[in-house]
Amino acid sequence: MEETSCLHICVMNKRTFLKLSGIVGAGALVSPWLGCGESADQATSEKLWGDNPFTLPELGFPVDALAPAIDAETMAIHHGKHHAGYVRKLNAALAGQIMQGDGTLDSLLRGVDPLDEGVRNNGGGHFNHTLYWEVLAPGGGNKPPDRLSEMIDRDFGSLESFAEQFATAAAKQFGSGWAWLSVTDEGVLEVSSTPNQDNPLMLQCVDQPGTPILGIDVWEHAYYLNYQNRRKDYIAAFVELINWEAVDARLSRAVRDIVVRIKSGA
Ligand code: MN3
Repeated sequence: MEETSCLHICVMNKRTFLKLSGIVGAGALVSPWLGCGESADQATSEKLWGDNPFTLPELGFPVDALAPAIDAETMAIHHGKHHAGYVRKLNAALAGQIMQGDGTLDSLLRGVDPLDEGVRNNGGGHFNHTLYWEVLAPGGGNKPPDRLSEMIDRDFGSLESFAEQFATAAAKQFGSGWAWLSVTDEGVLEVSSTPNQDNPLMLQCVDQPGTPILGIDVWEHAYYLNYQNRRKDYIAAFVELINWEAVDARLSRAVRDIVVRIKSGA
């Protein structure tokens, strides 16, 4: 890269850095990724997906660890049957196809064609459930770390106000779908909801694009054994189980990825 364009990108990055660091405090979150010599992996359009590029992640805890809020049978079926099915069908949909993006699930979903139902539904299903297991805390939820807490206060007024907006979005999602807390490319936290297995990464499929850092599954398979039609009770129980440390870790990764994407012009 010639010097002038490198400088130009560095100036853009510094603007982004200022915007993001203003949100997160001293800038420790994004500063390690701001070196001008670094370059993001470039997509190669000729590369094909290999066999079974995606695998079912292990649950980080026993299936009964969230009981009674989420019962063991629901967890076992949800992870071992539903999530496993999305992974299997995603791999089948990608077999022999040209790799889009850099080979990560995130970049695949960012560029997914709304008409490509195999990748949209099953790639979304894999991403969404991987996030869902991660943001649940066995033994009960915790509190947002300071940095995230400040962002929540800034963008929602308070943690209680956020929880209310999130629960309302989850309750009002008609039929199957998800509610989300996402960070936009401008560094703002937003609540949204999506039908089916869509999520805010899918730029061509959603009204509110962003990087999800927290999500609740409101498909009936997520709660029906325990709660039947009482979706609001399941949502309330979920909110009490949020692992905010994991949400904060997702936020860090999201901000890092935003900076890298802006630097690479993607
Ligand atoms: Mn599900």
